[in-house]
Amino acid sequence: MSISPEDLGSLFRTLLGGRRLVVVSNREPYEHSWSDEVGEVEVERPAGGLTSALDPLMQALGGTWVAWGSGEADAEAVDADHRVRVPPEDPGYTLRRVWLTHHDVHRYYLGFSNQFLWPICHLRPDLTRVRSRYWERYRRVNRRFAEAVLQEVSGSDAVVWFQDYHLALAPLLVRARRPGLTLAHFWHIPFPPYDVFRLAPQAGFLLRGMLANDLMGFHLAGFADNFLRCAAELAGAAVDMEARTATLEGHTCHVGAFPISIDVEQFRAAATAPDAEAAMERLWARYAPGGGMLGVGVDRMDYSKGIPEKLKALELLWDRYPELRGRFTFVQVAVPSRSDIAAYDELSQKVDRQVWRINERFGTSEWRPVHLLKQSLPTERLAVLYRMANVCVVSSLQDGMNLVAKEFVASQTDARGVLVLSRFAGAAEEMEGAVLVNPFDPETCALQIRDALLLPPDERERAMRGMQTGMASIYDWMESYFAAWSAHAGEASAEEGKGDAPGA
Ligand code: GDG
Repeated sequence: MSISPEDLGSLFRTLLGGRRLVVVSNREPYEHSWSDEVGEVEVERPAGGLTSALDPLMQALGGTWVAWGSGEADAEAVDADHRVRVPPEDPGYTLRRVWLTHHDVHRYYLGFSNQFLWPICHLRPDLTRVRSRYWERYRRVNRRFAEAVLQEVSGSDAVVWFQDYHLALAPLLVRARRPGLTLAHFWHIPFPPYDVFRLAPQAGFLLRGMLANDLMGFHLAGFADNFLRCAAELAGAAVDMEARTATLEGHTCHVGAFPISIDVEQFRAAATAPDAEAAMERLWARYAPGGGMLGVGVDRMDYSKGIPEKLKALELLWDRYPELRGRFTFVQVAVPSRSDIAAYDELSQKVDRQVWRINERFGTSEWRPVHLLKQSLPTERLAVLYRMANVCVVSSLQDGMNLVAKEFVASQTDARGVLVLSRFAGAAEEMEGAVLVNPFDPETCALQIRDALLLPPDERERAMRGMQTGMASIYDWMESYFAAWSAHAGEASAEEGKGDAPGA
């Protein structure tokens, strides 16, 4: 039985025991922009699973969220302390904005975060760009986030929850000044094996930053173990692999696996909304006018997601099984991402060329095999696409978890579809009932997609219902993560005889 967001609020209040919750992430939950007509400021909620799931919790708890003020009119909306109360219609918590210059975005975000940490964590050291100016700026921006956190927690006790790989150094900078705070961090992408992470010139600094947390969370036990081995070999921490702890300079960091999920109910409700049937009919008419079967893929345009590998498998599918031409159509949603980075731009062009070739090769005047949608769709529309699809193909070459796999399962209210899932996505460890594929082997992949399409309805339904029954929600994830820090928080303060640094 899953925990509800409402129950989570009261549970957290108990766990926090009077302390404030401060969430720290690169992306912000609300962005201010200029409305077109008269230059008024309006507010938008950037789409994103975690931000939208944390927002109600923050509203219930009333803490502070520290994030990059990335909206064009963000500066207009804040007070002299860079704070704005959100949500605007019924303020429940404080958003504290950190300002980044053009150079910061280029070097800290697009540079070190996305052209060094992202590729190295996804086992692509060949795509890293090592530049001292990227690293220098990553350090400076992490310091700026840490300063903002320190201001926000000044004079109070708090639990600080860092998100992701943009902020590896901030925990150490915060701990140095406020050793008594509870610091937790969740790393949303894979953590690579020692042999890969040691290629990072700043591996030791990054690890020391992360080890300053009381709790370091990853999606999978394998990532936690990789991190612990790196902590021992590259940062000199005393590591207990069994207890999953790493101790450095008297501070113990607990490391754990917490597979993230989605707001299951949100997708189920969107897929069965009153207008869903009509929307499905419209989509069938648009994408598969002659009827037949529909496949769907939803990815950010990112090389880790294996979009070219998926298209290669689909090309082989229509090549080897001509009976599927005109009968099986694929819709690939690929929202542009990080397009200022050459590797992403090249990927996008490659995908365009592949789609063009497939459509030229197999398409007819009545039928287009692949529809490539390079724009973001509303979540309601995605849920409907997931519901109607006979197959969803997730072909990640490396992926921390992959939320699309879970969104597809949650939206499959009729249980007619099959999940074809890369064995290199974290989700593959949980989704028993998915057809697991190796995206590096397109021939076998093509065969498996065909078999998935031909699976008898009762087998499809059994597999899908099994996955639906076993799937936790993002609220269960938050509960298990916070239960873990609360279990360790007591030991940590006893062990360190903490108390904050004077003048902090
Ligand atoms: C990182 C890790 C981990 C995509 N297109 C549209 C749209 N999306 C949404 C999907 C899904 C999300 O984007 C993508 O989530 P993923 O999990 O696939 O991947 P990353 O963005 O790389 O996220 C990943 C995740 O963090 C969480 O920890 O699972 O492994 O890489 O939610 O639905 N949403 C809408 N329109 C689109 O066109 N509304």
